[in-house]
Amino acid sequence: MSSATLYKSHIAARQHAAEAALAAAGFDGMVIQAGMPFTYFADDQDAPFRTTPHFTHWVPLDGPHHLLHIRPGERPLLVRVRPEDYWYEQAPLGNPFWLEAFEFHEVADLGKAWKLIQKSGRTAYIGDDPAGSGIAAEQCNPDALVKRLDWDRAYKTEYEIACLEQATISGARGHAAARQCFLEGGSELEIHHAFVEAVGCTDRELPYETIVALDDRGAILHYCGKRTQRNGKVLLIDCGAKHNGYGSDITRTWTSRSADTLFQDLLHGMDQLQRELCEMVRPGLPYLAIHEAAHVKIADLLHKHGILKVGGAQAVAEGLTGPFFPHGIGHFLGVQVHDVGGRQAAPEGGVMPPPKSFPYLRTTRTIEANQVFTIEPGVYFIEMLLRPFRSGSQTSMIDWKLVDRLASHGGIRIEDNVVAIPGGQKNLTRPHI
Ligand SMILES: [Mn+2]
Repeated sequence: MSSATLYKSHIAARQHAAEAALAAAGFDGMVIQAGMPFTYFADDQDAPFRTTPHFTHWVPLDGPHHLLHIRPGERPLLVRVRPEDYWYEQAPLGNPFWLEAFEFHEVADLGKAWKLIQKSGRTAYIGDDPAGSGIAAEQCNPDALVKRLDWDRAYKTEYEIACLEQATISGARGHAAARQCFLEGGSELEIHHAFVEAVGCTDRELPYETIVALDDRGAILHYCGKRTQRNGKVLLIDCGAKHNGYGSDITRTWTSRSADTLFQDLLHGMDQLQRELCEMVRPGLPYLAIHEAAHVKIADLLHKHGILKVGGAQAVAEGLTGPFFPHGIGHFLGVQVHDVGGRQAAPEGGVMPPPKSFPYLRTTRTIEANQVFTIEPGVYFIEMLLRPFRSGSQTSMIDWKLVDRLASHGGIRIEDNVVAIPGGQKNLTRPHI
């Protein structure tokens, strides 16, 4: 099906969900704003612009200021703010596939845009400029409405899943080039360039800053350095691409011939257990169960290779997997890399916190069809987390000689994007990488 056809039903779904959310929250309409530019303090430079996710959920129109007015029973009104400008490009819109879903206007400034919004009844404002909206403060980003919009974001339409798949296809192209560059001895900076070159975008068009970590830097979970030294033994690369505002989030770990064979065996085992975890995704299963299974599988992997003296549930119960796998197994994916609502208890709100032992788990909901997640187990050698185990009662449960031998390899993470479908799942990443 074409983007236009899928998009038409996406907008119908948005309108339907918005009408229910507005009614439940007691509003007659809402204005969603694309966002305001952010200028750095004491500077004349703006931060790279990021569209408000609520706006992207409706339309992949770039740039700040634009207004979207949603009212029950009415075609959505989209006002594009396109100033006459010779400093920055204000490209003509052309005829994008999404245009006919809207009553569309183009104006030269934000004041004129607001004049086109005919508010009737109680109107909510969603965006980062409540003061500029002229709407009463209590109607700006009202919790009762925002929670429902966040809740709805978890259920992807066919259009959104197609966008996410396209984003993983672009991301996979980047990963293939990055791997090649690594195997030819490329530095972090060269591998980063190989990735963006193959995706065909600029850095600011990526869904998040690239993580390109050679060797020990793989043990820094959000490492953003770009060193120029070449010929690493391990590459941990966590990079995604965007399509119509939807981002992929993909991690791979590769080794060169100079990597320790024990580390290569661990990597092979991680790849296998990551596939098994992806295959657990199905409607009805609490997402937490995948996280718990990951800990058991990682314990068994570390035990099999002699790094832990015990495996399975016993090792997990003793807290021995914590230092090796100190992040959540994954998160919702959508217009935000860590998409909203992962811990939300119900449409109207409420939080389901993760268990105390897993404070970083971002998703505690029970899996439902059309939800899209990442599955990203990891094993790292992070001295800060291992240090408390070096002394004390549990020290004999870990083979420190092996830990110290592997520490310079950093870590392993393997991450795919997976959509839950009735009775199972579809892995959006593996077919392309
Ligand atoms: Mn991720």
